[in-house]
Amino acid sequence: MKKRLLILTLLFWNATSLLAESGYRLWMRYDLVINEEQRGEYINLLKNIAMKTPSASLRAASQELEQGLSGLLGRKIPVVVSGITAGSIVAGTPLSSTIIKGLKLNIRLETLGEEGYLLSSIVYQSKKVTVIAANSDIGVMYGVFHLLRLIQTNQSVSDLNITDQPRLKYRVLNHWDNLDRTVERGYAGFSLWNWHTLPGYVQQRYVDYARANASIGINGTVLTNVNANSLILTDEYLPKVAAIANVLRPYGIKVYLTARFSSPIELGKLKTADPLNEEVKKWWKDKTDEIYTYIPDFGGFLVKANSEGQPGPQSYGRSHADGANVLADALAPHKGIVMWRAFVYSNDKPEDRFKQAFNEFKPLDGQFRANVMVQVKNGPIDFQPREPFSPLFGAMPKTPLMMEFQITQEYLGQGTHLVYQAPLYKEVLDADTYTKGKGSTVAKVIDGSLDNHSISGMAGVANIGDDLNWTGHLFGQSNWYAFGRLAWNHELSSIAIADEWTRMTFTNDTRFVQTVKGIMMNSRENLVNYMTPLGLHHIMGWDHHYGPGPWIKDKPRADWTAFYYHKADRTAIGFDRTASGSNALSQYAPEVSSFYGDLKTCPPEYLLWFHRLPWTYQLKDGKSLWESLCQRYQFGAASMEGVQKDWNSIAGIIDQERFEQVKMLLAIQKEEVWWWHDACLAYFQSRSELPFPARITAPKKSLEFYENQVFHFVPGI
Ligand code: GCW
Repeated sequence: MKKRLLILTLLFWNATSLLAESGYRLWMRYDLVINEEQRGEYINLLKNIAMKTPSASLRAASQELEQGLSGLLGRKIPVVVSGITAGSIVAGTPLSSTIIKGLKLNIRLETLGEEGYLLSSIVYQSKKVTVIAANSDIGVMYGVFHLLRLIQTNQSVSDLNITDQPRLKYRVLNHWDNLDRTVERGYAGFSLWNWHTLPGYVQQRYVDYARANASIGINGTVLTNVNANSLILTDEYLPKVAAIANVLRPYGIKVYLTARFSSPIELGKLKTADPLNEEVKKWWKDKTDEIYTYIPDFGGFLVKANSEGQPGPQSYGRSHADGANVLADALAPHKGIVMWRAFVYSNDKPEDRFKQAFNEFKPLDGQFRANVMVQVKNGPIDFQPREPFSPLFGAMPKTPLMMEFQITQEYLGQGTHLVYQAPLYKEVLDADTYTKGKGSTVAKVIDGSLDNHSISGMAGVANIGDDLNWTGHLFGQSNWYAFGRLAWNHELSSIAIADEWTRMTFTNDTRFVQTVKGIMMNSRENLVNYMTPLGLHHIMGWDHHYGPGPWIKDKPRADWTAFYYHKADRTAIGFDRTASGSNALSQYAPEVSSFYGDLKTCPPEYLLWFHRLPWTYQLKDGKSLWESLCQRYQFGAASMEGVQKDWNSIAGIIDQERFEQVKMLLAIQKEEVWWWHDACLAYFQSRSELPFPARITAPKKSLEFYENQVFHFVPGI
């Protein structure tokens, strides 16, 4: 009998631990601090939580702190409403806590803005306590997550004197989620939003989503795809949206929706969606007022218009500004905003796709209402493994520009490649636009400091789905995490973010952390090498964008083919964007355009973005373009061996389940990496007709084989 009980217990333990180690807990694991000395310090300093919780946000914050600390310290850390002791954590705002009000911290608090906070170790009535103070309840929540992060990463909390506040006002996830729960370019299962069971059934998962976002400072989420369905604006769906908004609200997260520009016709039965038509204006105003009756703090609209078949103001001879402004006027009385995307290009225009968004939007600078932000993708084409920054950054000083990054890995190995994207994000943020002289970085454009804007923001196309571990690939979690951390503070370094994420997600074990950070930090450059070295871009598979497709040519839209971008023939390869070609470089400040335009200064990473060069062109290191291209593919593909070895070298340090998850995906990645290598080299050799240099692995199959591969049901379309 006893034995049976033991087996049952073991079975149960196994089952729950399996579930627990799926990756569901993200970076908010709160497992016991292993280092006893460190734990001892925490136990001494953090004995109880002295916190009043008059609001839902403060309640959520105190629960998080209680749950987090109790797990980390292996003992119940209670919330007490009165009676400060040595080791109390005093948390609140001057409004919620008389102690904090009396602490005379207020002057310092005032400088922290709406969402900032302060963590401070002080002596209060001769007792050593830890203070988490902020001006708003959500600021307290952010402070709570900061304290938990310090403990999760095993840092001392004995002498805290930290203040922090976000650099950007709007830190927003963009879900490309459809109402049928498919996710455009989503590789982590179906949409989180179960529209069918909403509003009645509110999953715990929505709460955990809110916690995760709040822990990294994300304060907004667009629930629906930019390829929008106007149904979301109907009274069938708005109560469902409201139910989600209710869950997210305590965590400081506002809900936004995508607005299909033709909704006045589709829903309002109007004959037109012309933004200057009075009936249309009224329709948007009434619709917006109605939305606010469901969601009093609704954030606003995100719009993709006149782009890739989406309706927009240009169908009525109106500009993007006219379109954005009609929505902005409807939202303004409610303090909502419009995020109007600049991702526009048309195959019918005989103009380099690179240049089109700039040509379209720059002349509109100054014509948008104050509550409009123009949302610009990081690069001029489309979330490629490496792009130069979009020339719009810095070119529209009168308009707040919002950054759009892609967290989901549409062009970065989709669901199967381990790619840490912080280095990509940072490369763009740190790029100097020179639009107001040296130091006019993209980061300063988007945080509003360069042109004195009071609103600012960053959007990330989410990689989250209903997979157990949220992001399909466990390391996809690091990109969600990094996006949030950088939206909060773009000055953080990629490696610092990788360090925290690894410690919180896996372990503080030094060997593990060092090894994983090494894998992460090299992953993006490896990917560029095995996919698109030397400035190649847009050479992925047709339509689904899965795998290589440099041969794609002769399709109905030239700008959706690979050939458009590399034009490789027997003599040369690359896109000439200098004055002798499309002159896209002229859209940048002179310093930038001459840097990239001059072959003497153009870094090899951007060569074929801007130049069309003979295969025999000699790079600075003495190699020919052809040799260098082959070697980079080789180097990129071969890197996987080391990655797998490194990962295997840390077996046994973390739980088997997550270890195996990553290991299996690395094996898939390895195959795909060689597929990229083989297919691209086979193709480019068919163009250059040059022999492979020494030590280059010849493609395993013929070019035809790669060209004829067919893939069924690739996710994310
Ligand atoms: O990257 C392209 C994608 C489309 C996407 C579009 C966009 C939502 O392939 O799937 O549509 O960009 O950003 O609007």
